[in-house]
Amino acid sequence: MIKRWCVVFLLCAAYSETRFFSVREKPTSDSGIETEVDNNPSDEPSTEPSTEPSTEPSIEPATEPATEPSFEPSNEPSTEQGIGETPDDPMMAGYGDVVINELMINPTSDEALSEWVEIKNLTNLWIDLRGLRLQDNGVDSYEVEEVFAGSMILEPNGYLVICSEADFWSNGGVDCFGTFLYQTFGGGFGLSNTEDEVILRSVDNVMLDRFDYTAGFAPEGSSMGVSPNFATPSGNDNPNEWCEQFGFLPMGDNGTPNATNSICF
Ligand SMILES: [Ca+2]
Ligand SMILES: [Ca+2]
Ligand SMILES: [Ca+2]
Ligand SMILES: [Ca+2]
Repeated sequence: MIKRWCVVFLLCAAYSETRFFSVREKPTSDSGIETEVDNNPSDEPSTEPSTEPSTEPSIEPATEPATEPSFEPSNEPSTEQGIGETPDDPMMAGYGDVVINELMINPTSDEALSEWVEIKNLTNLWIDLRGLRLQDNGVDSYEVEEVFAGSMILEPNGYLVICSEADFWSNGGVDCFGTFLYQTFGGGFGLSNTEDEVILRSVDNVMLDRFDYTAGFAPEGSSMGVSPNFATPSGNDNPNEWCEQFGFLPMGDNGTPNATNSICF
């Protein structure tokens, strides 16, 4: 009976010993592993990917394509201009663009030196009057000559004075931008002191203006000009809208060459 108790006791003691150890070991080993694993993986993956890829791709494409295409097309179309807006690209004259504005018919000095015709540009554009012809209803016909290259390209609203003699000191003190050959028997042009016609014809043979006058129209020593409010190709047809022009020329005659006409009352 005692032997049996001893065997049971030993078995029980052995069982309880193994069970005690297995229960004690588990919590110590678990807590040691858990702290080590928790710290390490949380540091490494959170820092690395957040810095590197966010900076690189955002800089390059934003700067380059925005500047290049805006320069070229904005400059070129603004410099383009229409015909007649610059002296380099003047328009050809048509009816209504210019007017016979003032005539020195009967100068004090020699006719061959001191006759002149003033033409006015009625437009806001540059007009090319090269090849212009002065005529009358009889024998006169002459293609006006430039005084210098481009002198017959007429500025907007400007004047073109065409003289029998270009020299300022010989012609009574007039600045001239075109000349004609004074001649009364053909091959030239001249303004009769009694009655005559003045016809302007373009290089394309278009009649730009005509003015006729009769005896008594032109006093000696003074030019005749159309009143500014009648300065159109049809408005200047009536000689009553013309009058003597009061402006002192250096050699003593009167006129307003290259300037606005006096108003006729
Ligand atoms: Ca004539
Ligand atoms: Ca004359
Ligand atoms: Ca006319
Ligand atoms: Ca004038």
